[in-house]
Amino acid sequence: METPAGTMTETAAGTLSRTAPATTAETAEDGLARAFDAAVAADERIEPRDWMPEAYRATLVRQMAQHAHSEIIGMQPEANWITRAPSLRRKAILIAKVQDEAGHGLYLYSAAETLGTGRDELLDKLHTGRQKYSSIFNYPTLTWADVGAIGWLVDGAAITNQVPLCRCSYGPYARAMVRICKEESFHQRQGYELLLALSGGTPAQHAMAQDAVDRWWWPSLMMFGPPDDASAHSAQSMAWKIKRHSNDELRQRFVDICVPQAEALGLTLPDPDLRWNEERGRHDFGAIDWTEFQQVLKGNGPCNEQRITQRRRAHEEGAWVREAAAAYAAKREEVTAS
Ligand code: FAQ
Repeated sequence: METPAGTMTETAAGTLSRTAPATTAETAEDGLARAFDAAVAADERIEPRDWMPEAYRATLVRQMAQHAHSEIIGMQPEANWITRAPSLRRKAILIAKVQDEAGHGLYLYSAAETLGTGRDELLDKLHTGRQKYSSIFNYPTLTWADVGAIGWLVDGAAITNQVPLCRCSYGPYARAMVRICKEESFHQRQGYELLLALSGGTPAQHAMAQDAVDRWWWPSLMMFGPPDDASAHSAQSMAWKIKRHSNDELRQRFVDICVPQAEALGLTLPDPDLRWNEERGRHDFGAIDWTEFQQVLKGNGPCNEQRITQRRRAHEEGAWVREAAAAYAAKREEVTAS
């Protein structure tokens, strides 16, 4: 198949590789690298069987694993409120949302598997602290209003960060993100609607909603990662079109989206420095506490230990399910073969 980047050919291993017309002094690897660069420049998708630089593969595995881990650890803070949801309707919505997060984890672990990294290996790295998950899930859910604040702010930040990932250069990740973003959009709306109900309720309910927003606002801004000048991976990830925007660009976009929404909710964002900047056409906002962010990343957030202990326990308690599924698959294979 002819592509603007070169030609798709079958390699000895039976995999498809992009090749670019080689010059005389060029090695085969140089040609593949040139074809990869050309494909990225032309906004084509890189697929699992295409040649890719090892550093590109490693960056994708790192980001996708961290993303997948965040989805499944992120089930915990909200699951904390399932048994105490104030109505059957709210309980049904919350159960569906937490199940969706599990599904997002599955799509992402499956997408990471296309890069040759098994789910067991990634989970082991999570359980032994060798891979990260999002800082945001190390904060506690103290009241029912936190479920609303997570939906509005945490899912809102996730959407802002993840919609551009639907255009990520790696095909399986980009395609997984399309479905995830549709579901996150529902999550964000249910959180907003929950906070709207509380904000317009009794003075105690309004105060509960405001308190939740006060606690979740700054950690939500930290979700976008360190500032651009301290972001180790951004420049290379943007050159590879894994990331389409920098951490600070997306954070600014999120602040601009949230300000009118907070006004409509009748809630205040806890930042005295937040104001419209006519010249920039954006909102200015106060300094983020990056020391707190670094502490959470080091494992010293309010809930780091609790989250990882609970995750390990869930994994151990689920061992029999994995064994049963493997035994069933082996039996089916035997039946099909006979
Ligand atoms: N938390 O050089 P950068 C969700 C690490 S899903 C922890 O800027 P990069 C859905 C980073 O890994 C939320 N670590 O890194 C939901 C790197 O460390 P390393 C998760 C962080 O990759 C809602 C180091 O700092 N979303 O919420 C964080 O270019 C409700 C240097 O940083 C994704 O994962 C952080 N906040 O940019 C679920 C989206 N930020 O690996 C349940 C995909 C940075 O060198 C309930 N990921 N680090 O040891 C991304 O877009 C990027 O990976 C960034 C970080 C933007 C998170």
